[in-house]
Amino acid sequence: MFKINQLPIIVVLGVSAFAVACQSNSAKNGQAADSNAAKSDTTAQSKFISKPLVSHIYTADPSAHVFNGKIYIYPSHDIDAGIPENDNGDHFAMRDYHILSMDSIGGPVKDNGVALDVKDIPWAGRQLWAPDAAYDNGTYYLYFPIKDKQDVFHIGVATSKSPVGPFKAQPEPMKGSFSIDPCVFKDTDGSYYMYFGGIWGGQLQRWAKGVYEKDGSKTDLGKGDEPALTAKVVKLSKNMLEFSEKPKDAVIMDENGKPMLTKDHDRRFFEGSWMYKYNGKYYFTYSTGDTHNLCYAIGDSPYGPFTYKGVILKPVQGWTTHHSIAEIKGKWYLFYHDTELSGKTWLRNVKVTELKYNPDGTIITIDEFKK
Ligand code: FUB
Repeated sequence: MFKINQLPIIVVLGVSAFAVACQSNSAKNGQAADSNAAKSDTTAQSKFISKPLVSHIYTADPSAHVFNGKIYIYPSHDIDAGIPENDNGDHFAMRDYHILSMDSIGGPVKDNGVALDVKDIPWAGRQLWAPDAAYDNGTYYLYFPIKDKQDVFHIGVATSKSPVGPFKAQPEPMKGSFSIDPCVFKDTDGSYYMYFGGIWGGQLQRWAKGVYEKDGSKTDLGKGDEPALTAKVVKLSKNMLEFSEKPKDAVIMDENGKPMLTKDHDRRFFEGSWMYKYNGKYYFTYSTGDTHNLCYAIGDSPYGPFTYKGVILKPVQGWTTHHSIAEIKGKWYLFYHDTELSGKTWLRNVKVTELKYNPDGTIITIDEFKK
């Protein structure tokens, strides 16, 4: 996992030095900071369709929400922990979250400081990966994956009265949770669902038999002609802190109505689930990991099945690709990340670009290198 593709350009390395220097000042001290878009040179600006939203810290996996008319982005906070790259993703050794906020797309972006630190999560081991957030009945909920002290990923939840924290973590992981990349979706009837899971370093394959198998398959399961592993979907309990049922498979079907196969690496689910509704349909969106696509599939129920429709975002610079989609003031936006600032797979930066639909509801594919 996490081999480097499409890397780096000399310009990017220069900007990286700038970013690392700034990180050691404001971010490591946990200070809040206002930040404008990255200062990249003209070569880089012409290569990418969007600029990093902040450049004083590294950020990834942006989950965007509008709360009370303001835009909040819940990203991972990438750091250089000095851990060599491996297939397990050990080099993604993040230790806290900073929440970004902005009044409008294109406006100033504020870093609201440390919202949750690994040292304040009682059950935590290491690797604070891609989070998401939700609001219900006066409380904000931050959902996060982290390995426990036995090195097994679970999903935790923390609460705050403010969308930017600080958040207080529950003493235990969510019961029955496993793997990574929680996404919480509020349906139009007020019910909340969580989508989660990620293969390879995200450990989803180790749960294929319903219990954790430490020596379970390291990558995909099966011989390739079998149905691919799927993301999981589960309805949340009324208190937003627990699963109300056993997680189900969020199955992606191909054009013939058959479940996507393991060997279909260009289209099968890998990690990075997102869910939203558009024109009454449920759009399940996700990353294909080792083939670096962001794809989407459409269904008639939050549980699926979802029929594969195409690519939202072609491979970006970097190994991982992760996103969220939000409607803001009547326009739709894709929040995503690449490695423009650093040229390193584990030091990413979040971006945003407009997302457009065809009249039939299909999404117009975005290429981050072409306007
Ligand atoms: O940021 C760590 C992991 O990389 C995320 O959980 C995955 O989705 C990938 O972006």
